[in-house]
Amino acid sequence: MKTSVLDNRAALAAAVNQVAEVAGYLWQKGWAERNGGNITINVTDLVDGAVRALPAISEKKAIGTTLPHLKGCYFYCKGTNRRMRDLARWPMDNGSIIRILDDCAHYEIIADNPVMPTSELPSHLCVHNYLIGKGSTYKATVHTHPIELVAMSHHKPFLEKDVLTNILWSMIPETKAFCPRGLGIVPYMLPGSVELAQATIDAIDDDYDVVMWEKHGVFAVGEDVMEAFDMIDTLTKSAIIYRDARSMGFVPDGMTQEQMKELSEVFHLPK
Ligand code: 2HA
Ligand code: ZN
Repeated sequence: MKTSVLDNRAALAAAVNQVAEVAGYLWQKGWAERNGGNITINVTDLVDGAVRALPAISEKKAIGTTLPHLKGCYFYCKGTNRRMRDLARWPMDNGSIIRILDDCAHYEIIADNPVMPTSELPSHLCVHNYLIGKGSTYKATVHTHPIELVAMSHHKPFLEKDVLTNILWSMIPETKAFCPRGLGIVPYMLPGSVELAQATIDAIDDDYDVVMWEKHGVFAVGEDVMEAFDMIDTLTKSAIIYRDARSMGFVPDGMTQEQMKELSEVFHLPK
């Protein structure tokens, strides 16, 4: 049987298997049509000396920008054009582990196969660079296309700052408790563009862990890929409750501002 860099490396294998588990959820939820969505995780703390010593199995590739905080970092990245539903079963055939080179402007693939990383790699790496730069312990970035949240982003009034956050928080207490920074909004921009990457970083810097890309999808950051997924899932649950209330013919009351304030105080939430 073919060996994998994950063999005998429990922590690294667990992190990559968690990506595979989440990729399966994204597909099952209908958020990952064809090759939709991307996941990258910073595995630098999980690679041992033997992995660090692995030779490159690809050419040096340009990131397209210089990211000084990523020097010597390692990432597992979904492959470009690869499907989440395939990654769920075969993560090392539909993604790869890359090493950032000392110039902070190039990377090379080191395992298991020369699967080219996602077309959104520069934007994901820019976000990781930003996170490390501010001392964050977050290791995961997830981009996906949750149906109900994307639908809500087609309505201009919802895109004013924190309008959607407040509607979603007010649908069920869990949403504020488990997505306590709310949902940042980034206006429509070309997928994969530097502008979209920068606007995403600005929204994360504005203290959001989950950001809506208008008429496209969401981008979430978290300690690990499961945490990032759970926040998107929780927000989507609220969006479905809102939609279901509307489709039953009424506008849902939502919890009151006082009730949400009480929740923040009791659970020591940041907002
Ligand atoms: O890579 O979802 O936005 C697939 C995407 C890009
Ligand atoms: Zn997308």
